[in-house]
Amino acid sequence: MTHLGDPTPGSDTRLPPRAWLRSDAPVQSLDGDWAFLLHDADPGDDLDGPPPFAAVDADASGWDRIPVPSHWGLRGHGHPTYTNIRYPFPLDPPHVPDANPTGDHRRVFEWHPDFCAGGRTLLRFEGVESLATVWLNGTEIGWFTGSRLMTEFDVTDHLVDGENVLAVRVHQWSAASYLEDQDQWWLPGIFRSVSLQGRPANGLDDVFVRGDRDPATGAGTLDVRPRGGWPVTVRVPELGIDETWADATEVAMLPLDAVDAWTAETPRLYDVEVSTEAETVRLRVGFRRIEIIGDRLLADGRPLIFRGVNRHETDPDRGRVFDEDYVRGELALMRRHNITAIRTAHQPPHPRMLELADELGFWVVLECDLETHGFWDVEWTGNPADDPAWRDACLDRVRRTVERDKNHASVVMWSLGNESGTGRNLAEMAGWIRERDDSRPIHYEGDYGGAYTDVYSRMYPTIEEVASVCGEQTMPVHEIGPAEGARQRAKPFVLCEFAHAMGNGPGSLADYEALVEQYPRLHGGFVWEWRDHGIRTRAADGTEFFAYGGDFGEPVHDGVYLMDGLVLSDGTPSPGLGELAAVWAPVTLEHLGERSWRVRNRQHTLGTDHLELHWRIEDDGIRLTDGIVALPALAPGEEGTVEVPLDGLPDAATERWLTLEVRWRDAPPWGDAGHIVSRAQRPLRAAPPCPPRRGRATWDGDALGEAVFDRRGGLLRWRDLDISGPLPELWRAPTENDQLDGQGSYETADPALTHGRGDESTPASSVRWLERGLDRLQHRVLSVERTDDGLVQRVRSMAAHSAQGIETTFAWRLDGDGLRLHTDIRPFGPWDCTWPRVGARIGLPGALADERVEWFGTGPAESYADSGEAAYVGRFEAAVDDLGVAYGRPQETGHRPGLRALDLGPLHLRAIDAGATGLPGFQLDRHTAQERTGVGHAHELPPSRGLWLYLDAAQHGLGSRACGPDVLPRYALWPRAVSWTVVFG
Ligand code: IPT
Repeated sequence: MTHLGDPTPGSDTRLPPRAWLRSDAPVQSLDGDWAFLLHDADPGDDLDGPPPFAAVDADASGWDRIPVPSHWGLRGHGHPTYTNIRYPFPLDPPHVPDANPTGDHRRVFEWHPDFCAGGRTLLRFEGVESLATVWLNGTEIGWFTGSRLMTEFDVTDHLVDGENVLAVRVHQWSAASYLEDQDQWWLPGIFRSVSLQGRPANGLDDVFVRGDRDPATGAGTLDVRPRGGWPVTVRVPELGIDETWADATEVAMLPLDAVDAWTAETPRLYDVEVSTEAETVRLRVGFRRIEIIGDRLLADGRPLIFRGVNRHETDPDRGRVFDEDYVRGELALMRRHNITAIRTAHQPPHPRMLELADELGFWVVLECDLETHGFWDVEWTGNPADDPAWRDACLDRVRRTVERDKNHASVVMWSLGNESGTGRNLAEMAGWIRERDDSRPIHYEGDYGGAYTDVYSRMYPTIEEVASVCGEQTMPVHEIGPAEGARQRAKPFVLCEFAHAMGNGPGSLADYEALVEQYPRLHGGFVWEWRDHGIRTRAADGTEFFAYGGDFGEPVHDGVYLMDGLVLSDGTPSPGLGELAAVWAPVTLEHLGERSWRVRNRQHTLGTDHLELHWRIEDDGIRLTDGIVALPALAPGEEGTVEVPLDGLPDAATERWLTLEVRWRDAPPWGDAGHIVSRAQRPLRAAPPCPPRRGRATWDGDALGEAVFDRRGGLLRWRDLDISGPLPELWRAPTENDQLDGQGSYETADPALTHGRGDESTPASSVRWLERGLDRLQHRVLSVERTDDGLVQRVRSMAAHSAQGIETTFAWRLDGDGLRLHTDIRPFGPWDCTWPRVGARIGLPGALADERVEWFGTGPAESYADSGEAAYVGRFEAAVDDLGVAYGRPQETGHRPGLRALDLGPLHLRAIDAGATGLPGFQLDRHTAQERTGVGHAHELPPSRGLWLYLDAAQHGLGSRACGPDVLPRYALWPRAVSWTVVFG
């Protein structure tokens, strides 16, 4: 019988959920090579009995082979499908279409009764998407759903001595798919391990272990609740515990006089051994108390601030298949970027990931595998989260989540799921958790009124909303009335998602962090999201690229919306991740005057003794002197001062900077010795003025010394370099945040009408920019005047059928330093929108793109008006192609403000800071901003026509509007007059 339209979670033959334990009971892995056959539809639909493939003697010789664990769509069978909110099948719950890819998996294995003599043998599945029916030796064992959850069956009575045939039919779609509408690829298959688990008679079926520590006294308790045989012995050698309980009546809390705390920064774990005569289970237990007091969330007595990311399990080749080295690498990369919290969006991860989180130190919000987001589009009509028909499935999911992962110190909060509206099933899930584990608060963002959750959680609120919730209460609380609003405001406040890291961005990370500093009620949040979900694919010509929605021909998909991570699909950290690391510095430095700096310890647990302060002084980016000074010993929350020696510095005609770096003295478990956690900078001396020096050359035809101009005033050659331009430019290839309109814009907002928020009816910036033709300026040279030692070209640039534009003066002068270009741009006419950028584009020979570029300016990564915390002034070097970031889709990238000097092969450029005019930013790209616009993937860009140097007085900020607020007014680029000066040396 088919279970496809059954909203219940699975057969009664499933065993009660339990923890994923490390036991000495026998285990036999069934991972490996399986026979596999994919059908377009469920072949068992019309059959009453088990389908023929399940029989012992079924002939699987003509089948394909597939590794378990894997997703068949990533193994050459069918393809992945991406949707965000929408269901890729009709909203007809609990039914799914007949065209339902169905994967038959079959494996023959040896088993002998001595595997677990006298005991039982369980068959365990750790993750199968979405519905599996299991036959052993021709007998149906049961069926189950809950893709990212564990399932076990007792198969002892169905095993035979010798060869056994296990058959698993997996359906891509089932009623359960309605509960799994997370923003990720739909990736069916047996994607986590399958095993036989020996259960010795009188063994330990389950253990629930919690370590509590009284933050005031340092005393603790160990709470061990075994299920299974007796007597049970608990041993913790480090704590001198060796306790035996004859039966359940003797089980008691074990008091401890003193125990070290487990926190994300001090992940102290104790080895705990729980055993019966027949089985020993080993756990690593941490002691900490998570509690809510008033509107504060505390861990071990101190405020728990989430500086976290939403993490999906995603790998460009394996999908959601676990790989320990890969995950360890991810977690270490997080720690190296000052990330100490993870929300397991939006499902339980592989259980081993939680062991790594215990060990490396993360505050984890563990989320149940539940999302019914698509019902949002029908006003939540028929939402399973509120329908009694789905009650069992919802409760089953939360039980399996909590039972599997209950023993982890890192798990500090349970989350009921994501974006499932609200309803009675969610409330019941919360009630069940409270009964089972009252040691961790409950989170669910969709409980707007706070009826059944313990913290107030919001996603993508504006700065104004956060400030209002935490302080001045100038705005109504999101979607609820005053009474519920008051209730919510009395709770700790968490941003379960904020700062949508899609493409180039997010902007304003520092502005959110300032709120966390300002309001004790605000307990931080989780950036959306850790990593892009692109799948490694090849184009027809063999070019490798990372696929997103639609690249597999899915008729319904959500395109590039899953390329929204701080880390690119191939694991490259984006500049957004660097920005986050700077904003989340655990120790901050603030200049107080002269040589004196304020140091603040913002950590939860750690002092400052493992850190030291490295300082250096650079002249024009070249190291003059450096040293190390000790940091004051500061407890968490404390601040002190440090003096940096600045004596005996020579006088020099240079720009001089002091750079401070707080570094780990020894290697942390997730990084190298000298790892930098925080940086600060201060100019000690401005660049000396650089007035033009009279040159000697005069015009000779179109040549002025080594410069050649055309009749219209454009530069054709400088020394040996062919050049074209400059051309005024206002366009940048839109980022996703420019292009999408997740929330309102400030561009046209009337603060009085929008409570200081953006205007939600305003189209995305790039829509406004395109309407006004900023991508297609037409230029008209107004005049070209040759002077003795230069020329002045005036250009008017406007788009077709528009009355506004910019007027640019390019003033060239050959002087003793080289060829000086002073650019002056002024807007005219009725401008009513921001500009993406304001600058000029210069064409260079394409061959220069193969050179390395060295520059003195800001770096090392790109930075923008609202994402500039990580950038610092120095001398940097890179390959031209590494200046830009390979975001999921081509877009604006590589802008570096504050250029002082640039060397690229024979090109030597200096920028002059002439007071009010400021320094330009630069960008080098094989493609123009226009060529980058509207292109789906990098390999679809047209052939390069050269190398383009952009010099910009300014660029518009980034914001987070792909799913969140737009660029804040203070980072917006409104039309204004700008100018800058560069010298071609
Ligand atoms: C929010 C989802 O919770 C998350 O899963 C992801 O889809 C994110 O959006 C966008 O990338 S929900 C949105 C309607 C705010």
